[in-house]
Amino acid sequence: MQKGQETAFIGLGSNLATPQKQLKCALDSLQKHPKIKVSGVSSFYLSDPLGPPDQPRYTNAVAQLQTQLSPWELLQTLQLIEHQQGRTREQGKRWGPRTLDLDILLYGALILDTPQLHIPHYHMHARSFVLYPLAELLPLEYSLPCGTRLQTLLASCPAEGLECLDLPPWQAEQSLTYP
Ligand code: ROI
Repeated sequence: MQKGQETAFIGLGSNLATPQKQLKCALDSLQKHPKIKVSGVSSFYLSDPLGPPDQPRYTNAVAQLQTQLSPWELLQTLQLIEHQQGRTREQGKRWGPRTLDLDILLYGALILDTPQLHIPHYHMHARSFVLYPLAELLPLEYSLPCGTRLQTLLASCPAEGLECLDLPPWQAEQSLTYP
C-alpha cells in the first residue's frame, strides 16, 4: 500500500431507478476518482427492505477501496456521487426508498464517533446485506475495530431475505474492469 493510503470499505444500496445500474454507475464514478482505486467488489445481492415493507427490494453490494482521501473527504465524495445520481433530500427520510446510498463501513482501523460520521458504520454489525457481501472481501477471522470477529457477527445475523445474484453484474457485462 502506498504511503498516505488507507483501505476503506463502503456499502452500496439502491431500490429505485434500476438499482443494479445505480450501483454500477457509482462504482464507475469511484473508479474514475484520481484518489480512489476500487480494489474489490462483492457480488450484488437482492435484499428485503429494512424499514417499511411497502417499498421495492434493494440491491446491495460492498466495495473495497484504496484511497488517499481522508474519511471526511471520502464522505463528501460519496455524497456528491449520491447527488449526481439523483438522490434528493426527500430520500434522506429515515427508512424510505432511495436511488443510491453510499456508506463508509470501515476506514482502516479507525474508530470515529461524530454526529456527521460514525465509523465503523452504526448499523453494519446487524445488517445481513452488509455483512455477507463484506465477508466476500475479508477473511472470517477479521476483527472489526471494536474487536469482534466478522465470523461472530455473521453467526448472529441470519441471511433471511438476502439473495446473492451469482454473477456480479459488473463482471458479467464486462462493462467495468476491476482487478
Ligand atoms: N434495506 C435494505 N435491504 N438495504 C438497504 O441498503 C437499505 N438501506 C436503508 C434502509 C431504508 C434502512 N433499508 C435498507 O437506508
